Amino acid sequence: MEVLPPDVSSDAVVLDVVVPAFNEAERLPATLLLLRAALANLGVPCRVTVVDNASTDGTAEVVSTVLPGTVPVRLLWCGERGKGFAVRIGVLASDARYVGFCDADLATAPDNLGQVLSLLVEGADAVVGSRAHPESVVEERHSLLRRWGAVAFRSAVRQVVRGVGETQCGFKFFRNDVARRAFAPLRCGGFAFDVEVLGRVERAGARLVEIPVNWVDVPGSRFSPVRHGWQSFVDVAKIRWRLRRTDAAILPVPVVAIPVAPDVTSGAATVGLRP
Ligand SMILES: Nc1nc2c(ncn2[C@@H]2O[C@H](COP(=O)(O)OP(=O)(O)O)[C@@H](O)[C@H]2O)c(=O)[nH]1
Ligand SMILES: [Mg+2]
Repeated sequence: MEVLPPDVSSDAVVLDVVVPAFNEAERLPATLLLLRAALANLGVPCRVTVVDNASTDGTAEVVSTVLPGTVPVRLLWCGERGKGFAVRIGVLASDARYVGFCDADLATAPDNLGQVLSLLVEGADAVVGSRAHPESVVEERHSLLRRWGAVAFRSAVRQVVRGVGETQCGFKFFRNDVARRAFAPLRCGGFAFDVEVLGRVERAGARLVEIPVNWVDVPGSRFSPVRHGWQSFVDVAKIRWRLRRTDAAILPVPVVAIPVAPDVTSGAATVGLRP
């Protein structure tokens, strides 16, 4: 599939960060504060899009009472439960040049958003945060069961996604058209949705860059190794089956991108956005 360059004619927002939220009223205020501060530092127009996934704890009220600021926050609604479906709603509703997502607990520190933006501006089609990157700093407190499960899961995923060492870190960013093509046909709404998205991105021949992350295991995870673990394996098998016809089209293109430090003082034009 041909991947087109971005349409820059109506670029109001450069980077849109989607935050899927299922009952996140408690964690969201601190997250929005940190995320907006990190985005404001980039010096280009950014936005946070929270997608409330049928929460019952006042998540929507928390979001609608945030104060106006340099980085606007918008609220969308997703009635169908599942992180993948919520992220899909946010991505498909985005008019930003680049769009991605992070978790409401900000387990991945937003301090490398500058690197993300630089890589996208330099021509990467997708930038994927990965705990498997040798330079990642990972503070893990997961149970032994979940860690073993993660090892088995990664080996199952290798049948579908070959270009990155880890698919499950909630920190991924794309050029808008690349994201749109991967998310529009998304069928998996559960925790394995990243596998389907990256599988589609790879099969489109997109340039994918894996970056290191600072990742902390924040307590309060909704992922249950017993309840969601087996379901994730089933989902990967289904994704593999779904994408089988496009397997021959996998074209992982290694990218050597030189990060450019965005000039935070002088706005969008100075980061060298591609015309
Ligand atoms: N939309 C949606 N988001 C969810 C659901 N479960 C978890 N999330 C979101 O997915 C993100 C990661 O969830 P978390 O519980 O931290 O899982 P972890 O990856 O195991 O740490 C958070 O932003 C959650 O609000 C769900 O059923 N629907
Ligand atoms: Mg978490």
